[in-house]
Amino acid sequence: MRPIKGYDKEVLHSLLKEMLLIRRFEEKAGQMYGLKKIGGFCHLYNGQEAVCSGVAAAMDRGVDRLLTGYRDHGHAISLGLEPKGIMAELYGKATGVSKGKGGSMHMFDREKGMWGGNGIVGGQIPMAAGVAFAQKYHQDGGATVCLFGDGAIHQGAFHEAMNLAAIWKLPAVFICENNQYGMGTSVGRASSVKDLFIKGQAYGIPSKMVDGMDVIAVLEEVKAALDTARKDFQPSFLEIKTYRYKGHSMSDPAKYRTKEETESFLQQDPILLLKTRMEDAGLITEEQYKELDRQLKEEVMQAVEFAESSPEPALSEMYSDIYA
Ligand SMILES: Cc1ncc(C[n+]2csc(CCOP(=O)(O)OP(=O)(O)O)c2C)c(N)n1
Ligand SMILES: [Mg+2]
Repeated sequence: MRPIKGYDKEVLHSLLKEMLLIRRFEEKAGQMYGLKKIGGFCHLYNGQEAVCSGVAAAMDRGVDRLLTGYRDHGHAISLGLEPKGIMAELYGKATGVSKGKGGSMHMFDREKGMWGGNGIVGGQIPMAAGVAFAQKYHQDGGATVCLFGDGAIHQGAFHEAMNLAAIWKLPAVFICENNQYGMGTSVGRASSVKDLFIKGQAYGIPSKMVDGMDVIAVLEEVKAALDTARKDFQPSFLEIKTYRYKGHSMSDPAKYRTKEETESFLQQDPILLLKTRMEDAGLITEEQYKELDRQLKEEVMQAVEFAESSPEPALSEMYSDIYA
């Protein structure tokens, strides 16, 4: 664990608050899905909160951009999209962040730097290389962060994009959220090598492994990588080790792993790890944490009420904002 000494109390509080908000949001989304209020694909982020929170805290929010896969509710929250708009998107309502047409896998808000979730495994990687290319071409001073799963690293799209990023010196940070599983296949069965970060080294790109349960480690490593990307047009690759508590999607009972395995990761829960370090440093008490939790549960309930009372997209909107 990295020390929290030297960080402002406000920064630590906001990281804790954000991770807890994501956790409560995902729990509620799962519940509402079970009640059939939400349809279609839905992939929850429980357990991985320190990754998107650390990444967003490291970004220069005025200029940097982020692209990710379909497990994207947390990234949207971290970039400051309103839980109300995200929940309404899950409900397919007109007030959703993508006007109810994208659903769970397609959270989007260009102004906030959320350049989208993507349903095609690995599809966002070459797209992010293109976005980073545009940033360099237009000299806008920013960099692009691209997140994808351990399953996506075996796609040709990853290898082609890494090579282009290296030869074109793109201001990009590629991040593999290694949550140990694709849909149901463990990374050990799917990858020829144990450490995925070495795949970045094959393209001459500085690459490392980061502890994804430690939000401070994520923040520091991504910040360093983004600074290098912006300043020297040097792309980098981070393998962030994390774990998803829930099944791959709502239809997955996760029978391919043991209860003991999941429980061992619950001991390293990213939210509890930060909370404990803050308690030890006298920055939060149990009572204050409980009050924060109560407020966040209330905020999530308000998001549900907003989504439920919002209108469906109008039929006249059927063909707007789509390609064909
Ligand atoms: C090109 C493509 N192939 C297959 C799928 C079906 N699929 C959806 S998610 C997934 C597993 C991806 O796992 P990973 O990249 O580790 O992401 P995680 O779900 O763990 O976040 C697969 C195979 C898809 N959506 N796109
Ligand atoms: Mg995975």
